[in-house]
Amino acid sequence: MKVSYFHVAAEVPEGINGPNGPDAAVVIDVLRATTTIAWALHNGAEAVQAFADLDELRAEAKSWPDEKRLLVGERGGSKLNGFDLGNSPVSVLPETVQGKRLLMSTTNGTRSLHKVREVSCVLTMALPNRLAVAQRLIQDQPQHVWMVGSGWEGTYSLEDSLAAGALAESLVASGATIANDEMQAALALWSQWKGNPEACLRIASHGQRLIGLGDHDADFQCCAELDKLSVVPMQVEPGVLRATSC
Ligand code: 3SL
Repeated sequence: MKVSYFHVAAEVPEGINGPNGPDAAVVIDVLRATTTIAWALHNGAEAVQAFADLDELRAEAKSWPDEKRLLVGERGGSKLNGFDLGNSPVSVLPETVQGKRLLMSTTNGTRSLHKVREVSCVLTMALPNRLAVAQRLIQDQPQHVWMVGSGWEGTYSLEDSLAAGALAESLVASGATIANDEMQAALALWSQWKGNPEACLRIASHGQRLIGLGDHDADFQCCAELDKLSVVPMQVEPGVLRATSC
């Protein structure tokens, strides 16, 4: 297995389905979309359906009875008007999400998901399910894994690179090789911060943005908690993620 990392969707090379494309894509948005997805599926959501486009989400919402779906999303870190939930992993509690389809749109994370939706195996990963995702990849042995960060509106984010490095560490320990410099740098970042990932999340520019919006202490703790969940969110049809476990 060889592993590459792309900081944001815009850096993902063309030809994702071509001979040089990946066998598996792992989307990462530590603050906070892929952490929220992991917790929502762990807590019993039927599925998370991700939308880059809000009009498409609203159109899909019309085909679901109100009691069977929740609208989840943010722009700029704040909950969208008329939505049931924002994008906080501590809000997707079992009593709220059990059995429901979460129709979700976020500023960056769901765009990265959209970018790789044609890849035959798409997983999402955050720090709480790092080991579970690593174990799934080690078990399935895709030849080339592309990790794709979400960043912020096309720019680099520290926390997604941190998590890419955390996942790479587990894969390299099982024999994977590093395929690009971005992945090498992410590994170095992880070795710098692995003793205190929450501190890294807090100094990151998006961490600072969230702090500026108000008290997000519970989100930071939740997003920084390593290897807590066994859930592996996997795309089962374009844009739709369901829980599988390791
Ligand atoms: O950009 C995203 O997709 C979100 O995760 C951002 S936020 O943490 O909800 O502000």
